[in-house]
Parts: sequence; structure tokens; C-alpha cells
Amino acid sequence: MLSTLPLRLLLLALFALMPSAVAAEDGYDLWLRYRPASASRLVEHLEGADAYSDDPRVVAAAREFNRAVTAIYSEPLPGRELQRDQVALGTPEDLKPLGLNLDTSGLGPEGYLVRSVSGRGHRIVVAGNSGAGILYGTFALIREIQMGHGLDHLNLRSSPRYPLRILDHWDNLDGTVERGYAGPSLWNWAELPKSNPRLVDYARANASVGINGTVLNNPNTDARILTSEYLRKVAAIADVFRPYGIRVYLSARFSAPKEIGGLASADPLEPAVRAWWRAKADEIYRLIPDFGGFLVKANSEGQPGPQTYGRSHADGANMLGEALAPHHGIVLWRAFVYSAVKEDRAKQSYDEFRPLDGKFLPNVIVQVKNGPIDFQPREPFHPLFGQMARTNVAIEVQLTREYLGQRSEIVFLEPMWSEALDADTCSPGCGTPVRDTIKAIAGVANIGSSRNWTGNHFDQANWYAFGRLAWNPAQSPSSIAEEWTRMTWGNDPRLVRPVVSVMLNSREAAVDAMTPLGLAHQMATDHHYGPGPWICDLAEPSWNPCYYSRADASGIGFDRTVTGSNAVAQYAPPVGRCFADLKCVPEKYLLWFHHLPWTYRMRSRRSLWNELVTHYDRGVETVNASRREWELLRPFVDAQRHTAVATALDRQRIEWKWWRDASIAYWQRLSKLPLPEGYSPPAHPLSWYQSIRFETVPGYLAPGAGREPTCSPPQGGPPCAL
Ligand code: BDP
Repeated sequence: MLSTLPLRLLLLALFALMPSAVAAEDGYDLWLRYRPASASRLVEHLEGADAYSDDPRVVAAAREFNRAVTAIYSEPLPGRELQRDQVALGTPEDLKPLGLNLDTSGLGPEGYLVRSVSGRGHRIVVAGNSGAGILYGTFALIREIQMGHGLDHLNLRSSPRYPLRILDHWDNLDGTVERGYAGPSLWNWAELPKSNPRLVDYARANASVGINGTVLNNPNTDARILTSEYLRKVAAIADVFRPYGIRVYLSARFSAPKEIGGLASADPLEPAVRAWWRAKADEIYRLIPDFGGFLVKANSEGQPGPQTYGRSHADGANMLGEALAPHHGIVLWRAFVYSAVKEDRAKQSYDEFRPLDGKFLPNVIVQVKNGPIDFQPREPFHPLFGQMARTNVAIEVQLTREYLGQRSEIVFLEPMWSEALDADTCSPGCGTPVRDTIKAIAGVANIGSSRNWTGNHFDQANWYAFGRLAWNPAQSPSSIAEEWTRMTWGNDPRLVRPVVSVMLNSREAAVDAMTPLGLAHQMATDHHYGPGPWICDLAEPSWNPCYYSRADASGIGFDRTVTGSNAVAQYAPPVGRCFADLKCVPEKYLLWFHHLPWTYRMRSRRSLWNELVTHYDRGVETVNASRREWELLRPFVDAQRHTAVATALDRQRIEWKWWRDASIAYWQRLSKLPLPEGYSPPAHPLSWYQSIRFETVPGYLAPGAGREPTCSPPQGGPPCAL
């Protein structure tokens, strides 16, 4: 990093005059961006792969490999003889004719072995116990090539930590996407079952990072997805995904037997209802033999569910589990239950599900959000992790950044997910991180039909990171960020190092700018875009930011200790005791668990008020620094993508400053304390921030609207659209 300002400014001026040396790109290729590598940098030169099996996944793997090397090694190396078919793909059995002794034991159905070998014209073998393993191994080999690694001594052995690595799309049948900021849904229901090449590219991208399931539709669902008409369309998508190892799942509406089945009830204990679901499952599997199963949001935010009939979540989930079991399908039953709450919304999910531990069928997985409330920039881990020992549990994270800036770049979410996966549940004993207590991982997709898939270039990294982390939850954020950067932007270390550091700082900057020190849900009503800490007049108490901050003249924070809601008691005792104890609780969760006076002395010796201000400020400073860093990268990035990111970072600077200033203005109204020395006051009076209204938000296609909405912020306020 350059430290002297004049030198930096000079470089900036020079770069601004330089045309970008790199050809324009629109981001469609994602990290599967196979670009010719300059001969001087290449030690290796691979020509193609041989599929030793006719499994469609192995055929797809060979096709992908050949596509990659044809593009990457587009110019022959001088003086080197070209040789085709240097890579062999197959199971150890398939590859026997090559006389190789390949040990794939212990790799399971999806693991792979990639090894350099000598003799018989082959230089590398990719082996697995099934087509899926071979497919993933082939992508691992492509990754090595893309990152410019030497191939002479390859010996990669890897298998996924979880058997289910699923993307949840919140896509509606009208083409809109709930909390989607990347354009309309990828699934064109009007056109289907006619296929679309984009679906193949989506499947390639998922397979390249090991994602093996896709839930196609929003859990706030429309029962019509289960009609024969739509199932034929779903089957067409499943046909495209199959060679890439991806199973299709559907969100099922609990009341479907009434809405599309003509029954009078959806009571899970009613024999006719059970028979309806069994027949529906049979119909689905006739069309889609490898259908994954159902995702269900029940009795939450107005969705129907078993409680409507006085039955439990287990009754509902097990009914569906029974219908799917003969076909080996599964039920993903969401634990995100949110209805009118009086005392503490953070406790509801645990209170409803913990007593049901052990009551779910083996093919039911209870899908739990990473934190107890709702995908906030920072939450402690959900207390159900580790405490459902006799139940299959999945973690659900959100790739789409509903609460983290939505369409602004850059917020790399991997550190947030790792924070949850690494948290020690202390159940059954300490040293049991969340990642050891779960069976599956699901992520709410951030993908739409915008040309670069995710609406902004850096959100592609969240898709990439989700898959890689689901494969190996112990992989570090920095190594995932580095892989993605090298494949997406280039291998030049002058580019890689700064981009990775910008990414790694970005999530903490979002927390700092929006909800530091354990604050949560300070977003504006409904669309969750921008700050609204003053909002306190909505009918349901837990819709109000003031419900979460509990801020007043005497202090700020939600008391979840024994003197308050006692949510700490939902955690295993060592964890709960620590969260309850001011000497032990990590300060990043301080105001999540404690209500404290503004003058409370922090570990830094600063007052709580001063500490809050420094965090807000740091959030803004970090994004300003990222913007400057990005400017210096102009020579290494194509002009089209460079400009797109620069524009979005400009927007992010405005937004983080808006968050900082609005929050400080409001808290200061309550605390009546002066700003610490050296910190600038908000640019506008509080009333100005309170007057900002967005009907809905930039980049978001509201369900039913069918087009981007307009908005009218005040002069000098946050911009409407990119
Ligand atoms: C919240 C979203 C809402 C979703 C809900 C869910 O605001 O749109 O329907 O989660 O997860 O984050 O079901």
C-alpha cells in the first residue's frame, strides 16, 4: 500500500489518463472466466481431457475441461509438441486400462482425487467414486490452471463436509425475486419447458463450487408450483441441472391440498391430506426421478402451517417426510418462525423448536438461520445449534444482502458465515463449533437475470464463497477471497493483494457503518434500505427499530440477561453465562445482550457513546479507503468492470455516510452528549434524515410490480439507482 498522499495522487492522475490495457468484460463469465494466458507465464500446456465413462456428469466435466483449456492455452507454446487427451477422467474402475493404482476409498460419493501421473500419454488423472466426484475434481483442476499453479506434482484429495449444499431462490412465479437485487428471476415460467442456455451456465457455476441443490421458488410460496403444468416446467430445469450434479427442490405451500387439491383442509393428521401429499410426491418423482424434496416455511409471517390445525411443526414436517421417504426425498423445514411477539423476538424460534427435538423423521432437516433474528449484519449464533442433538439441522445464510446494503458493493459475506460456523456452541461440551452440529448448509441466493448474474460484480464472490465454504467450512476467508479474485480479476499480485484486503475488510465496515457493537435491525421499514433508528410507531412492536435498540436518554441496548428477556438462558450454560457477563461478552455483541448507559466504560476506556461514534466513522473510512484502492487498480482491470465497480463504490460511500450520519444524529438526540474530539458532526440535521423516503429500493423489483420502482430522496440524499 502506498502511504504518501502526493505520490498516491500523482499515480491516480496518471492512471486516469491511461486507457485500460485489458479488454472490456461484462462479468457474465463469473469466475469461469477462461482467458488466454500469456505463453511466458505458462509452464504447463494441457490440450484436453478424455472421459473414461459415459456418465453424463463425466461427459459434462470433459466438455468443461476442454472448453477451459482451449481458451486458456489458445496459443501453442513455442517448441512444445502438442498432445491431446492428457487428462483422464473416471472412476478407478474406469481408469484400470491405464494401469494406475488409484485409491478413492474414504472420498465418499462426491469426493475426488486429482493426481499427476506419468506414462501412456496421460499427465493427470481425475478420479472419483461417481460422476459427481469426477465433475468436482475436474473443476478443481481447472481452478489450479486458472490460478497458474504448477501441475507436475498435483495430488489433490478432497470431499465435501456436508452432503447437502443448497441454494434457496426466493423467486416468485411472476418473475420477481423477494429481496432480489439482480433483476428478474432466472426461471422464465412462460417460456419453460423450453430451455435457455443461461440455465446451463448457472448449473456450470454451481457445479464449479460444489453446490448440489437448488430450491427454485420463494418459501412465501404459491401453491401453483405443485400443479402438473408447473411440474413439467420444473422437470425441464431438472433435466438441464442433472449433468451438473444439481438436484431440484421446491418450496411447498402447506395449504396446497386446499388450494390446488380441492380438499377442505390441510390438517397434517387428516388421512385424505396425507394421501394427497403422497400422490403429489409420486407424481413429482415420475417426472423428476432425482427430485430433492420440499422446503417449507410454516406458521411464519402469515404462511399457513400445521399450527393452523392445532398440530406441531413435527406433525407437519413428518407428514411431508413420509410422502417423500419412498423416493429418498427430504424435507427442509424452516425454523424461522416469526409472528406477533411481545417479549423478545430472538427467543421465538428456539421456544417453538427446542421441545420438538427428537420428534422429526430422519428425512426431515430443520433449517435454522445463522442468528436468532434475521440475517442482520451481525448476530450471535442461533441457540438451536448444538441443542437439537436428536434432529438433523441445517444452517441457512443469506447471500442476497437484504440487510447489508443490498446492491452496493463491496460486502464480502464469507467472514460473517465463518463467524457463525466457528462459534462454539459448548454443546454437548465446549469445543463444539456450529459447523460440527449441522448436516447441511443452505444459502438464500443473490442471483437474477442481470447480465453479471448478481447485480454487482463483487456479489459474485458471495455466490462463490458460499459454495466453497459449504464444501469445506474450515477454509479461511482469505483463501476463498484469493481464489475468487484470481479467477475473476486476474493473477497479478499487484491486483490480488489489494482486492483481497478490500474484501476482507468489507463486512466489518458494513457492521460499523450500520449496526456496531451488537445493535440490530435499525433499517428503514419494510424494504430495509437505509437507516431508520427513530422508527417506533408500527403496529407490531418487533417491526420497529426502537424495539431492538431500546435506546432512550438513559442508554441503549436490549437486555437479554436475567434482568431482561433472559434469552441468554437459551444457550448452553457456559455460553449463556459469558454472554450475560459484561466482563466476558465479546463487545461486538454488547448491545445485543445488554442495555447500558451512554457513559458506560468500554474496554478501550472510551465511553460507549464515543465508541459507537468511532465505529460509525471507521465504517465510512473503510469504504473511502476501498474506493481509493480500487482507483489504483485501473491498469489491471478492464474498463467496463472497473467503471461499474467504481460507480457502485461511490454509491456505497454515500450510503455508509448516510448510515453514519443519520445514526449519530439520532443517538445524539437521545444521549445529549458531544461528539468526541476530531469527529465531524452529521452533514444534516436529524429531520433531514427522517424525511428521506424510499417507496421501494434501487435494484429491487417488488413482487407484482414487474418493473423497477421510482423513488424521490431529498436533494443531496442517497441516489435512487445506479
Ligand atoms: C426476512 C425477509 C422476508 C423473508 C423472510 C424469510 O425480510 O422477505 O420472507 O426473511 O426468511 O429476512 O422467510
